[in-house]
Amino acid sequence: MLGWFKKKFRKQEDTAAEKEAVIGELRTDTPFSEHEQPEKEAEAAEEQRPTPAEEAPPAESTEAVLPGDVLPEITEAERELTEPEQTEQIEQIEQVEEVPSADEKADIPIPAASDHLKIVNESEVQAAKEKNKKSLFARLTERLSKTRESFTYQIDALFLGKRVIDAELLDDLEEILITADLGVETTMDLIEYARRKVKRNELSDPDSLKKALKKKIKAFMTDNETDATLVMPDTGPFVIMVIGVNGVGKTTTIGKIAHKFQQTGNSVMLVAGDTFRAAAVAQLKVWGERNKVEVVAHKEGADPSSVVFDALGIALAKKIDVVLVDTAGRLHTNSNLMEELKKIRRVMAKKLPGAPHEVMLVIDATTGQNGISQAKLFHEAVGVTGITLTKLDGTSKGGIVANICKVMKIPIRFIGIGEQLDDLRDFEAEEFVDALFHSRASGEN
Ligand SMILES: Nc1nc2c(ncn2[C@@H]2O[C@H](COP(=O)(O)OP(=O)(O)OP(=O)(O)O)[C@@H](O)[C@H]2O)c(=O)[nH]1
Ligand SMILES: [Mg+2]
Repeated sequence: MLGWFKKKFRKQEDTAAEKEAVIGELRTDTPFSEHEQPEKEAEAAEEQRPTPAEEAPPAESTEAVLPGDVLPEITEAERELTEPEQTEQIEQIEQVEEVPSADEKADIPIPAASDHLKIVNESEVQAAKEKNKKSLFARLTERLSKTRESFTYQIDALFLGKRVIDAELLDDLEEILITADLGVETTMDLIEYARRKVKRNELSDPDSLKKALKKKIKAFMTDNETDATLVMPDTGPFVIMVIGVNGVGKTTTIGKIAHKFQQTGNSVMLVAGDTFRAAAVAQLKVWGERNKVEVVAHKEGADPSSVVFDALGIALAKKIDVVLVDTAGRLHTNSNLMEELKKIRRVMAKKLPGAPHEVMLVIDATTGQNGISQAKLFHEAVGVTGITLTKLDGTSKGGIVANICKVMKIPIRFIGIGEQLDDLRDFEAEEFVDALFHSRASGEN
């Protein structure tokens, strides 16, 4: 274990000059003045530090504290077992491997041939998949309940007992659509569409209007739906840089995405590019522990580009499949943040051509239209390639999804519908609209 650390340590020293060259070259006039001081102090401390060979092993912590010295965390899996733990594990293995006696064997039911057939029966597998899909859909509709209450149920109430579609009904409908945050442009398009249909006598009653509305919203979203599939490079790590204003759910989303990739058999590394708050690093580490993945971090106040540079080096050496980079999220009106993100991007591309393969903007759905202006600003500055919309479970303004699809030409990759590890869903426009229009009364769409 110690040998591995030393090897890693030397590797970091070898690349220090290379890193300084890249970061120094990319250093802009002022953006990091507030952070350069701690960096310099750290560098001075680094010069006075004993070489790794001379240095006594740290008493307790294995945490990396100096820029350039990224000592990966010892993961739970890598940790050497204590003696009692070893004994316990051996006992557990022995219990499992205990051979049953002849009498016990007689009690063990022998599976019939038909049981085996059952397992491979394709229609049953299909049925199980359908059931799973249905339960996932039920969960989505349940999590979207706030939007459904303010949107679908309001529309239901509006149409209740009405037999004709008149100007007053369309005015009320317009208000509901705006309130659900579908946006002025999308709402106007929908109302205009309804008006035309009424004029042409194509809509006879409010129920047919509701159906037409759903069809049109679906069309808006699917027509503008850009390919939401993330394409991983043939070789080298797939680097996702996660950006967004503070509190939108970047770090949480990273934890959830890590889980998703792990479930599909990919190795994952998290990078603490938010060096402005110690709590940010700690929060990422919690997600790292939860997923049992390595988290690369420098000390608070370090240059985020330096962390990212080192992390990519480690990811390349360890042949990590997916690297998720967390970034700071101060207000988007703060131009320094944009400069910093641009710099991180450039450093990534220098270290690993083609990286970042995805610049994922996280938007908090509860912020409504403000999310659209954030998306525009971030896109102008850094170039966004995918969007994750979080907190759809906590908002009545889920119509923002339709608005983003229509206004932004950037694919929505995921939607966040809760705070747990598996509360991140792949975004599918059709399923989303179905869930949104799922009626409480009839249970139908
Ligand atoms: N209900 C709900 N809460 C969420 C979701 N995603 C994130 N959150 C919560 O939002 C809060 C902020 O999330 P963070 O991941 O810390 O946000 P951040 O963008 O990293 O914040 P900064 O690091 O301060 O910029 C946390 O309490 C999360 O649990 C979601 O999909 N649904
Ligand atoms: Mg964060």
